[in-house]
Amino acid sequence: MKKPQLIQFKQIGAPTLGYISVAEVEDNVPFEIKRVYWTYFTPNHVERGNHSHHALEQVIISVAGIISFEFESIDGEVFEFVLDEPSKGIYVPPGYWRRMKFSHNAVLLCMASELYDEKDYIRDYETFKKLK
Ligand code: T46
Repeated sequence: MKKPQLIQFKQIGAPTLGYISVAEVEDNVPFEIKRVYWTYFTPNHVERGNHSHHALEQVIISVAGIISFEFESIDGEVFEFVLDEPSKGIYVPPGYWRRMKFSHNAVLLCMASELYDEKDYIRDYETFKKLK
């Protein structure tokens, strides 16, 4: 089973110029991107996520602010990440329960392998654990 992993994007530029980082299929995005979405203005007491996906693959970037992530496999293996700079991302394979906390200024950008389909979500934790 594939595991969530940190992606370090190249930072092209210099402190005096500013930077650009690039997410590109066949380079650092391991799927064809079918959908892009972003979340913002999440109050910092709110936990988002609390679901898993059957098939969706994602690359997630915090383009502003700080976002902490916890991913849990069906077997209970836990992966934690903090995205605190725009040059970092996470590859998220299918099959991981996720929990996310945000600084209020955080903007989460997600590149996704599939169109939106609520049937791809598992939103009940007990149902998720029973998939084992
Ligand atoms: C994920 C994390 C990182 C749509 O109508 N279309 C869409 O493409 C998406 C992503 C969501 N929605 C609707 C479904 C819900 O009524 O937007 C509402 C909020 O979605 P959700 O509660 O799933 O939001 P998050 O922030 O918990 O999760 C989202 C993604 O859904 C999910 O795939 O991994 O961002």
